[in-house]
Amino acid sequence: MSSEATGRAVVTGASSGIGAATARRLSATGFAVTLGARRLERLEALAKDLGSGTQTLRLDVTDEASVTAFAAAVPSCEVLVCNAGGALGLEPVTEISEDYWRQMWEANVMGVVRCARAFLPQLTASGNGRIVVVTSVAGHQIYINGGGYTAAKHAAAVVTDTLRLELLGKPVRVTEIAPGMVETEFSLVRFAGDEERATNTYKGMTPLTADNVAEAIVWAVTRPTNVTIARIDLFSRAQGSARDVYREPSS
Ligand code: 8X3
Repeated sequence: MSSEATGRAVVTGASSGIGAATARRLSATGFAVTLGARRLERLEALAKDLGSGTQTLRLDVTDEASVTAFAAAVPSCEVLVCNAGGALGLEPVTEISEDYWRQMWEANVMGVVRCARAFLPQLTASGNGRIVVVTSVAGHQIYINGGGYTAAKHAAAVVTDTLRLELLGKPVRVTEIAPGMVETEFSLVRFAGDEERATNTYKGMTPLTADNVAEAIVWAVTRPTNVTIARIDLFSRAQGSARDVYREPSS
């Protein structure tokens, strides 16, 4: 019944943050790993630290042709970690950048849909497929000025739940991982490279690390084959909800 850490795991958005940490842990656990991201040079640097079966491929999940070519280059896949995504901007619904909202929808929602569709043949053929979708607390809760990201992550969570239902009867289990605040490039990307704003996001509190999330992902995909971990919500000790964060007063 045990779900061995064997076979190939594919990680999207593997060039940094949760994706890179997950690739490291999957490789250390015994999986051969395929890394996909737009920044190929970063993947190649990471691959040097991983096992000999590591594969690096350029991937843009917002581009259907890129996802199709990526999946065609990976003949077998037991575990698919849909991690690529992110937030752009923080503004009221009535003041949004439509371009940002479209990009968030493409990456966080359509990216998951495209990757799940493209890898379903390999996952099914493996006899023990696992799909992990990295969403966010923003997939279940809302916050002021976060509408574009929270709407996209809510959609990603719904797509994940729907996939789990639609794949009943197939040897593919579906897990959602919903972290709160994690110190990665997330805020730097959200604020278009504004380091001060990005740093202030975590001021006075200790967020999760990417490796905290990676550990949960690896645990979920190594459960016995009769067990589906449907969803894991992760917060740092300082966070209680998408809106409630305890910050130490500055000295
Ligand atoms: C990131 C968490 O709270 O910044 O997915 O939206 S949050």
